[in-house]
Amino acid sequence: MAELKKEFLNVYSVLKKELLHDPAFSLTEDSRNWVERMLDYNVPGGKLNRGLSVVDSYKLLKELSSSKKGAQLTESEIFHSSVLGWCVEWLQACALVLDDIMDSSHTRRGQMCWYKLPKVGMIAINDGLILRNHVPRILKKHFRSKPYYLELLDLFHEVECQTVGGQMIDLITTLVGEIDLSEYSLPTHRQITVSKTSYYSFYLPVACALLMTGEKLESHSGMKDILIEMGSYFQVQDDYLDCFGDPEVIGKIGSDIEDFKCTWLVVKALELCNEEQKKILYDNYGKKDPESVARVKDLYKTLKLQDVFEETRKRRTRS
Ligand code: GPP
Ligand code: MG
Ligand code: MG
Ligand code: MG
Repeated sequence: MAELKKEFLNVYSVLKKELLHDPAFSLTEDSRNWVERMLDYNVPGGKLNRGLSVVDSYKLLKELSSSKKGAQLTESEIFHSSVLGWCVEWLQACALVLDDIMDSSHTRRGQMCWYKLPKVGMIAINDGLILRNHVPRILKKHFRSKPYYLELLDLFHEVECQTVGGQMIDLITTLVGEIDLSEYSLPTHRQITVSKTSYYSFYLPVACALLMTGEKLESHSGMKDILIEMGSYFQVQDDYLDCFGDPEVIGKIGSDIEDFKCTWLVVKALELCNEEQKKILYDNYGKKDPESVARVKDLYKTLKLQDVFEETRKRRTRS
């Protein structure tokens, strides 16, 4: 996989160069420099799990169909699966640039959020749109002649619809929480996490690999169910780390308590708390001041949510 990762990273430079000279954007020298800096800042700096999982899944599917372990990918297969992997990473970069504005976040991937940089600010909204528009340009350049091109376009579009739909519920549910926090429940949490995270983070990479093998996505609904489940658990972890993770390790400072988010932690806290503890939650959840945030975190600790998470982790990773 180390070799595949090296090749994967090379493909980023190829795609960046193509996009910087794509006439569709009519870039000037200044705007070309801006886009290059914006791409380097926001696209390649993550764990690359989603992107690499396209290459990895394609390799596994090829092994499965030829019943040969360790099947070698051709140069073209490595290149094309990497390009699709980068399309997922581009979409992720778009989502993160915009999500950080919406969540008033401070840091991401161990650096200041893009919109927080001096001279960037709300230009980041247009940068998010640029990132989003890069994806169909990449697909057109490299997949236009493939028999599955239309299905690929449709897949990216459908996944994006799910993601923005989920993001919307994530955002407007906070208004419901302000009126009545006890409206937050596991089914609502699941609806948010499946739509905003599972589709683009887990289903999309494997679906891309499947299309490359010539498969039809409709024939693999069982696979979709499993990936959606994995994505939902991934978001439970993300919620947990927002509160209990070390910012040095996770690369971001959490803001879910301040933002009144319907997280796994607050849903569990509401399930487990007594009347007195419920009042602490109602009085402090969604407040920006550090004392209120600390009171909510203390309550989470009193309710032993770290242990509850550990039990959930064991159960979900076993099944
Ligand atoms: C994760 O939510 C979900 C996304 C990043 C999708 C955003 C989608 C958009 C269309 C903008 P999160 O806010 O919990 O993520 P993080 O903790 O990484 O900020
Ligand atoms: Mg968010
Ligand atoms: Mg966020
Ligand atoms: Mg989060």
